[in-house]
This record gives sequence, C-alpha cells and structure tokens, in this order.
Amino acid sequence: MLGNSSDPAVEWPLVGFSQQNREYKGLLVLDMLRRQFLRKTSLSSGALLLDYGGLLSSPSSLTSRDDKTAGGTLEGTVGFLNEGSVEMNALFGEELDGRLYTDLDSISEGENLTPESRFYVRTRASKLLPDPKNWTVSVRGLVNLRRSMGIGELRAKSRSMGAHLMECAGNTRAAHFGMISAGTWGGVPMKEVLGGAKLTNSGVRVLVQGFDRYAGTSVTSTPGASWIFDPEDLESSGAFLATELNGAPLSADHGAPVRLVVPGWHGCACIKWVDGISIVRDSAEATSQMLEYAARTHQTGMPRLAKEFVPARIQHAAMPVRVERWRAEGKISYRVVGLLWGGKEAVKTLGIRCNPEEDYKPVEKLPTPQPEPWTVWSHWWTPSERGVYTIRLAILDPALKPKRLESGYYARSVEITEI
Ligand SMILES: Nc1nc2c(c(=O)[nH]1)N[C@H]1C(S)=C(S)[C@@H](COP(=O)(O)O)O[C@H]1N2
Ligand SMILES: [Mo]
Repeated sequence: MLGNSSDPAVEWPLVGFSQQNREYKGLLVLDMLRRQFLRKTSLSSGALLLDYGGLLSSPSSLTSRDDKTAGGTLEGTVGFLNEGSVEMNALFGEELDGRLYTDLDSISEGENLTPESRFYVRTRASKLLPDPKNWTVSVRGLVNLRRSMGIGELRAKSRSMGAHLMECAGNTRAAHFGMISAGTWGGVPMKEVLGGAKLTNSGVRVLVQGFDRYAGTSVTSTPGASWIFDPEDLESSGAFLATELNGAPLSADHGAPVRLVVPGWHGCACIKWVDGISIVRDSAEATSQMLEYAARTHQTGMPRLAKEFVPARIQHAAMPVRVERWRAEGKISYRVVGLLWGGKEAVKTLGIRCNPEEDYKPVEKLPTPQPEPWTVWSHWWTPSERGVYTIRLAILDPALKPKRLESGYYARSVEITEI
C-alpha cells in the first residue's frame, strides 16, 4: 500500500532567514525564546507574557505589525492536534530511513528560505556513497550523445538557479507536514548537461538516476531512486543539476556532490547523488521510484510506462502553520499564520474556514504579488466558543482545482480552550 501512511518518516524545518542578508539571528533567538516559553508554561492564564510585537520590531523581522498585533500581546501558540510526536529540525535515522522534518511553526512574513541545516531530508546519504572527488555524471543511451561531466567541471559551471521550494509527495501530518522547504540553488541547467542536444519531440525520454545502494535495509522505502522525464518537461521546468544550496556546497544528505532539481515538481523527481543520465525509448517502463510515488503524485492507477505518468508537479496548496493567541484590552483573539505554495498561477482569493459548518472567507492578509517560492499569509480569528476546530484552506478562484488541497489533506485541528 502506497498511501501516505507508508511513509511515517515524513519531512521538515524553516526558520527566519532573510534572503537579502542571509541572516537569521533574530529569528533563531525568537524561536528559542518562544520554545522556552512554551516549555515553561502551559499557556494557561497567569503565564508569563511574551511580547512578540516588541521582539519583532526590527525592520528585518518577520511579523509585520498591523494594528492588532501592535496593541496586543502574544501569549502563546496553540498546538495542532493528532499529528504525532516526531522530532523536528533534527536529523535522525540512517540511509533510506533517515529523515529531517522542517519545523514550520516559526515561519513569518517575509521569510522565504529554509536554512540548510533545517531543510527537510528524505533519505540520508548512503554509507556506501563513493568518494565525491572522483564523481562523474555520464550521459549515454539511444542518441549519439556519449559524454560525461566530472564534478570539477559541474562545480565550475554552476551558477545561481534561483529560489525554489521542494515538497515530498509523501509530506504527512504525522510529521507536522514538515517535508517542505525552500532554498536558493546553484547548479547547471540540464540542457547544458545534455550538451544542448535537441531531445524534444524526438521520441526519447531522459532517465536520471542516483546512487542508491545502502549498507542497511529500509523499513520505509524502496531503494533505487530514478525518474524518467519527457525532455520537454525538463526544459519547461528549468530543471538543473545542483551543486549548491543556500550559497554553500550541498550536504551529503541533500544529495552531494550533485542532485537534480526540477522546479515546481515534487521532491521524488529531484534525484540525489546523480551518477547517470540515460536517453531511453519513449516506451520505457516506469521506474520503481515512479511506481512508489504514483498515488502521491496523482497518477491514475499505477501506470506501467513512464509516458503514461502525468508530470509530478506540485499543485496549489495551503495550510496553517501556527495559531497564535493574542490578548488586547483583555480580549483574546487568535491569528492563524500559514503557507501558500505550488501551482503556477497567482491565487486571487485564498479561502479559510475554521469549522466545517462555515463558508470559506477570504484570508485577510495574502500578499500580492505572491512572492516566490512560497507565500506566508495570516488571518485573525475570534472563535465564539471553546472547542475543537479544523482549519482548512481553499483556493476560491474557480479555475483552480488542486486535488490534494481539496481533499482536505492539509486541514489541521486545534483545541481552543480560552475565548
Ligand atoms: N538518490 C535518491 N534521490 C532521492 C531520493 C532517494 O531516496 N534517493 N528521495 C527523493 C525524495 S522522495 C525526495 S522528497 C527528495 C528529498 O530531497 P531532500 O532530502 O534534499 O529534501 O529527494 C529525492 N531524491
Ligand atoms: Mo519524497
């Protein structure tokens, strides 16, 4: 069974990281303070009050202070219910069962990158990984295109490929949906790696394979990561082989010395430790990695051939990442902060509802234009009674029908005990 539950080791962490100055000290401090605060208090009344507004007053800080936040005090956050108790922002496990889940709960407006150390990991580097010094990526197959690029050449040709997010198609509630992260990448466009060969409309496909032999046996995953692409999709997505993440060489767990990044596609297509590219027949069979991820990338059934796969693009999606409890003039109100990502088109209206009996209302604060690679939104909410609420987002633009979002996949519940 390939449902999301088969991948308990979901993925994870984001923290204040301003793209302009590559600093995230303010955020980390805030994060630490907040954590200490949450640990020391049960968030009950009489608890020490932490004034986020004051802490966040520097211009580079995350939370923009609108009228309510300026006059009020942030008392704490309300945790999401039924999401499992996995460790966040920390590497654990080994090889195919190794993970790091990005903690999204401290993300704030204007924050658009995940520090490398908190960028989610789904599969850690193999203990058998060969020495990167002698790494080569060979290109071979049907067309007359035998070439190979050494890691030295790839590094020398690497340049900025922009900011892109990555999300595991198996991103799950059990890991607080922490298998999503965003970073700036450096690398070499696939087009160049393929020697500029004209592959589109030539009846071939491109198989990208990574090193996938492990010392141990996995309990969660099938080894053998490779994906077969329509050359057209590689070109239109701007796919590249990456050697750098956030301005530093890739770490082993993120695919060093070189990995594929397919902007806008799910992580399962972004093969790590790339060691071979093959030009294969149009009728090539889907790889085991493609089959493992078929359901999670919205395929119809389990297609036998690679060409029967629809592109594993990330559709529009949105979720709450934090529910803050504020007090202003003795009154309590809540602020829901969340992410919007995926899809190509800008979203005109993002709808939110905190209760299945209600209609969706437009999210109050949705930045326009929506920044790349993801957007942080916020919405004030005053529940009328105590109880459990399920917060769900919807894209209200009629032309957009993202399957996963509409299925309720990213809905998250909280219990409100104070009103
Ligand atoms: N060689 C190899 N590449 C791989 C995988 C793998 O198991 N082996 N996992 C894929 C999956 S399912 C995801 S979500 C992304 C995760 O990349 P990250 O760990 O750098 O976040 O890598 C992809 N690339
Ligand atoms: Mo994944």
